[in-house]
Amino acid sequence: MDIRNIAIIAHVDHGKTTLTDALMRQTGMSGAGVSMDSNALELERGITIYSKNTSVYYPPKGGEKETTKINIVDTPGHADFGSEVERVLRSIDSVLLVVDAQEGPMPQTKFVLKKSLELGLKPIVVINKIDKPAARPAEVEEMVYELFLDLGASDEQLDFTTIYAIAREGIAKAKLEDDSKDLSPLLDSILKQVPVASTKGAEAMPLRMQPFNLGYDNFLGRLAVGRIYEGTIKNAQNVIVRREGKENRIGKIAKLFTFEGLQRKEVNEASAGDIVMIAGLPDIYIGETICETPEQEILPAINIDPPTISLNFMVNDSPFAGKEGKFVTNRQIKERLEKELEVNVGLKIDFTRADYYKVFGRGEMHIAILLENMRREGYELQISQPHVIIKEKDGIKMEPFEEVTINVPNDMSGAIIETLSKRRGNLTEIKPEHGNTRIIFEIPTRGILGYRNEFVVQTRGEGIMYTRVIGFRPHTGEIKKHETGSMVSMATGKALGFSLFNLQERGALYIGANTEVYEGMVIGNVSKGEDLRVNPTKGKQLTNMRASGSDEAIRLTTPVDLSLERGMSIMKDDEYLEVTPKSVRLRKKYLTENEKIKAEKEKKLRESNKQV
Ligand SMILES: Nc1nc2c(ncn2[C@@H]2O[C@H](COP(=O)(O)OP(=O)(O)OP(=O)(O)O)[C@@H](O)[C@H]2O)c(=O)[nH]1
Ligand SMILES: [Mg+2]
Repeated sequence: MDIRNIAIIAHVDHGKTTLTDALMRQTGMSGAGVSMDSNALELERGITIYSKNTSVYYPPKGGEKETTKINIVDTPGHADFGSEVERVLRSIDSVLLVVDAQEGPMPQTKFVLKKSLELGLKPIVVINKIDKPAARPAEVEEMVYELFLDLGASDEQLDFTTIYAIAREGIAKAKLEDDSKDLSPLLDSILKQVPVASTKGAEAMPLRMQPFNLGYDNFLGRLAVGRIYEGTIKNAQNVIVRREGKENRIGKIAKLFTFEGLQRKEVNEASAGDIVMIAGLPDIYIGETICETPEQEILPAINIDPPTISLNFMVNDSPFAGKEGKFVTNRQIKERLEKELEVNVGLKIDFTRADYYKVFGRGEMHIAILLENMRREGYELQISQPHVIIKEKDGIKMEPFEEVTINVPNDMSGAIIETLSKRRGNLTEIKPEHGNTRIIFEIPTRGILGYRNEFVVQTRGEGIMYTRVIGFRPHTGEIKKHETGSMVSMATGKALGFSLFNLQERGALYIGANTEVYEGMVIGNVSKGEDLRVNPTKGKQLTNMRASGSDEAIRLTTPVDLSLERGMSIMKDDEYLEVTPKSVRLRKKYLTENEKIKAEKEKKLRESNKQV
């Protein structure tokens, strides 16, 4: 049977998953209401986090015409998961580049298209959401063409096919004015445009396969998803795993699956061109070559982007520790993190310290997803402030940089440019865009860590901001940020509305009335820089304010919701974020002034001892 391998790529929210779901439905691979976004967090956030495989048959199996199997990889559009897309692109033969007919090409469109063109792929462009009232498909098509040109597309790549779609209704058209009721115009062009995945020659050769994704199963252990380039892989087959600069390893395939809709189907063998999932190789890794004989050439490695930020995970030792979590010990946290390493390719963890584990990731979102998954499973822990990773190359200090693309109402652009310039950003582009201003900066990750919240406030929620890591560059020196101070509780007990009413004038609160607090817990910020110790449990009778008739009418501003991501971005170096299944709390590392003074003394003592 003919096989075609494609990935669906786009900027976040342009409709990749909706399109994949519709393709599965229309080819009879899944029922109504079934989605590739199946993970709980994906459903909740409405975004794709993990790239996933499926396959459909077209024309349907058992019909008059011979069927073709189309392996499809649905990829995430969020930039923090961009390296996931890159790995996938190495293993497929063409992409559907989905572009929103109103928004047009966006930063991640550019990134994924650039990677695809560099790999020599010839994309099929899908202009999606043409049903939107403000859709402008012809204009967007022109913009996509310009983007191809800018990115140095070859003549062949420039000659791309465009399909117009309403993925949500499962409709695709070859021409805008066509009448269409389904996705067959898209499926037809996939068969026509995407190269056949294999040849008779390749099928006759000895096995060579390369994993581009990892998975984990409680019974089968580590799983690897990969493409078979040559030969046939069989269940129970002995294989050799090869990797540049490493000794060959031997292993045995314990189970073999192909993808069918959302299911995996156990098979006894699969041949060149197909994408399969294998079990039985507990230490298999992305990019390794699985082959039959020790002499076979190693396939070109698959690059995995290095982490850019790090933070410490540790046992929660706050006064409220252990009240809400099921798994709270050092050992339980360690085991969970070890399990995560099985599948989370961008993640690295240093387990050498006894009192904390240092976790390295690709961005705040990457880490937040891990933490969110852990708390849902019942874990409780504490984390330190995320820091960017500083490296040394040829004696030069290097730090990660990001490209920040911002779209704001025109009158706000001045303030944004000023803020980002102060944070050592370099303005690379500024131009009008649908009545707004589009600004592109290259800036050290350090400069925008935690900036997202400020941006929302600064633009009154009207701005859009995308960031993407662009690599390590020489360190730019100190960055001064205007920071608020923390409002810290000096008492343990129940926060009272009356005190909070008075405190809310000093800054934004993170808690509402009747929240249990402890000494050292951060309950809000203070607009004037310095930290402030306050007593939120103080009742009315303890103040020297006179009771008045208006007391019942105390109005509290809605507190700032301390989500995981917000907590991570506003926390300070001398604070920890407590993460439990029920709460996210911010606290000082040293809960009382005394503890802090003691710790500072001890530190000085240690340092002077060292000098002696
Ligand atoms: N109007 C309209 N909305 C659509 C269409 N296709 C998808 N959407 C909506 O766009 C939103 C995002 O769709 P998804 O399919 O999740 O987008 P995605 O590209 O997979 O997003 P990520 O995986 O998070 O990058 C959803 O609310 C869809 O219902 C369409 O053709 N027309
Ligand atoms: Mg998606």
